[in-house]
Amino acid sequence: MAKFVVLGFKTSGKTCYLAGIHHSLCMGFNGFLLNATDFDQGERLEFLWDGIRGGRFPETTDVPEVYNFDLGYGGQYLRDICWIDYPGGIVGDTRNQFYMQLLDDLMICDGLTILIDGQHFACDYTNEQEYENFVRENMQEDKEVYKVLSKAILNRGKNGNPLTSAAIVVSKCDKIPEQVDLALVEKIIKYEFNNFFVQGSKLLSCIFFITLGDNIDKGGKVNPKRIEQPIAYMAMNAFLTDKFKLEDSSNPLSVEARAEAERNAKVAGDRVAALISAFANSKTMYVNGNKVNIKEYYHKMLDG
Ligand SMILES: Nc1nc2c(ncn2[C@@H]2O[C@H](COP(=O)(O)OP(=O)(O)OP(=O)(O)O)[C@@H](O)[C@H]2O)c(=O)[nH]1
Ligand SMILES: [Mg+2]
Repeated sequence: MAKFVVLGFKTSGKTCYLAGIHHSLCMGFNGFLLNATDFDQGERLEFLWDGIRGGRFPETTDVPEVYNFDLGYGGQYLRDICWIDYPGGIVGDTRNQFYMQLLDDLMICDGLTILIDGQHFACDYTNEQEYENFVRENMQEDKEVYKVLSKAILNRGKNGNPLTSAAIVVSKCDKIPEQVDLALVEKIIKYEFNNFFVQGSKLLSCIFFITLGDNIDKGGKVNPKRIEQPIAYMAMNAFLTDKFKLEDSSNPLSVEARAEAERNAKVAGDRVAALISAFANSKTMYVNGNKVNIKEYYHKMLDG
């Protein structure tokens, strides 16, 4: 099972995103399908979504919650995934009772998703520099995630199991003023989260912009956009990671881990080809700090 940790500062939108992606994909969304393997969890997420649709938002999360899903596309099953929704309050708080659990999960997860609150990009400005300064100031709280991430990244590297896949997701992107060029937003994120974009970083990184609906926090209607992309990207990377694990002779795998990686490697071509349809031809990502076309990259990796 591919294990994804979803991190972000308090109120960045993690739980709403989880409820939104569950509801949309369980109803079928741009060809993608999702099923909560635990019936009660599925019901709970539907209950949360019904609330959001009616303007009643989830309480702040205070205990890490682990959800298991099956992900599919068209008529095809693709992969089982485990999505961990953490309380945003943990990330910078080493004394929190769940801090060590978060660190442990970060040590073994197959992919990391960081949510950045789109609210930080909502501001009036007279010139680009003013906008950039204002947003950078706002984003300092998002960077609290580095406190626990730095430990996990370094410990993983030391143990020969480096983090290889990260999705940086701007939530609530409905709040970004229309006139702001998303290339500027991307530039600011690359600056503040530079560890994920520096040359030679040995990471697959990608920036996504999602929304559950324009101003849903102020009575707007739900209308999710691009929510399937981060999960499709994380699943593609999980297939690639299995391939890398099998090729890396310096990283001995347990019997079970090898068997699972071999099973996934056999179907990777077919399944990544399905997942890749979530993306526009122009969508880009970063491979070891270099900007590349997302479709070209995965096609090349699978052919090679
Ligand atoms: N405009 C807008 N508001 C959103 C969107 N998604 C979430 N929100 C707002 O963001 C608030 C916080 O969302 P949550 O999902 O509870 O945030 P969280 O990251 O889980 O917070 P913690 O559990 O405290 O870590 C919600 O109560 C909504 O008001 C969105 O797509 N657009
Ligand atoms: Mg939450």
